[in-house]
Amino acid sequence: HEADAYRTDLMTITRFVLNEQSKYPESRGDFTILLSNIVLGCKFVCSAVNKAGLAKLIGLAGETNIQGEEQKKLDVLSNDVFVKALVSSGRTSVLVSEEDEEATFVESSKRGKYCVVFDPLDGSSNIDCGVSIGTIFGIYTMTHNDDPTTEDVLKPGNEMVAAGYCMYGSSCMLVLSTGTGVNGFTLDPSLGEFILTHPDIKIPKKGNIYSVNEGNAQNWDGPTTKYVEKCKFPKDGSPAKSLRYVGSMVADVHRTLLYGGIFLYPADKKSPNGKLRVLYEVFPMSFLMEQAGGQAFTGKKRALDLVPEKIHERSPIFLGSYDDVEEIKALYAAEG
Ligand code: AHM
Ligand code: MG
Repeated sequence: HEADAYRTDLMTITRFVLNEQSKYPESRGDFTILLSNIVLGCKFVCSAVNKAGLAKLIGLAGETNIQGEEQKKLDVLSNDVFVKALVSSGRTSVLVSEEDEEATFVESSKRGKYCVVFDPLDGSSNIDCGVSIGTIFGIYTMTHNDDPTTEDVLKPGNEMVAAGYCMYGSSCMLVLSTGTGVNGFTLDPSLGEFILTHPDIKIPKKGNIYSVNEGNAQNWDGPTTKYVEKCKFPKDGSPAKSLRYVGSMVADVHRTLLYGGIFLYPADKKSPNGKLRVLYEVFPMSFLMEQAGGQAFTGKKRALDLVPEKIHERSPIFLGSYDDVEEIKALYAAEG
């Protein structure tokens, strides 16, 4: 059937979000406008990442190339693009980026009701070898309408109104939740549009993959050590789990979301708060996991209940399939 060869009813991400927002009569399209600016940033980064080797975009920030032009490192470039797109959307007031030490407060004429926390190019140590990297983002609404402060983003993850990531991998995929489930969109490069390809993603209740940097094992605490030991040498007759670790959070979490299993970045003796940042790494990924039916735990509590005190704060994180996270929670509970 020739008609089957082509999908003619394309659900683009914009159409999808407009549909979702139309359920709220008070919605005036602000979120859709904000999201389309995030999407623009993702498309730019995708194209830059794909050309990285060719365009000699790789290099140290501030280095000059043969033409004497300043070269920007991909992560700096990505950050500039996102900040500019978000500010010019006219829908944001506070931006927190992994690349910028201080929060950005949008000038009053361009302010809007949203605050965006993001890591423009996570896993950038993987750029030079062509491994998947990604952008991670979370969206809050302003608490007050007066002058924006960091208080507008120092809020628990359960107050986010949306979260997502874009993975620059073998294909470019944007995974998004606005609090009513998780949906995945794949960039059709010929159309320049993200098309809904993974509707209503649910993480398997239990998985057979664990994902952690085992090189840190000598510094782990008891529960993490016991958990990983159990993955490798299960005593209850269940099969051992497979280990998969890219070292790029977006890729590791994306696989966990689709195939199930658990991703761990625990505390260790050297980094008592782990490595990953609460606002723009831990929260958005925890939000997506919960929305897909999984769990996210810090070793002490539900990750989304953390209340960050600083914008670049870190936290240990265990996230993934419901049953797998349940096991690590039991080990921490037993520890007391
Ligand atoms: P980055 O923000 O400096 O790129 O670091 C974050 C990355 C994550 O993508 C990944 O999960 C983690 O660092 C890997 O860390 P490690 O190399 O310690 O295993
Ligand atoms: Mg990062």
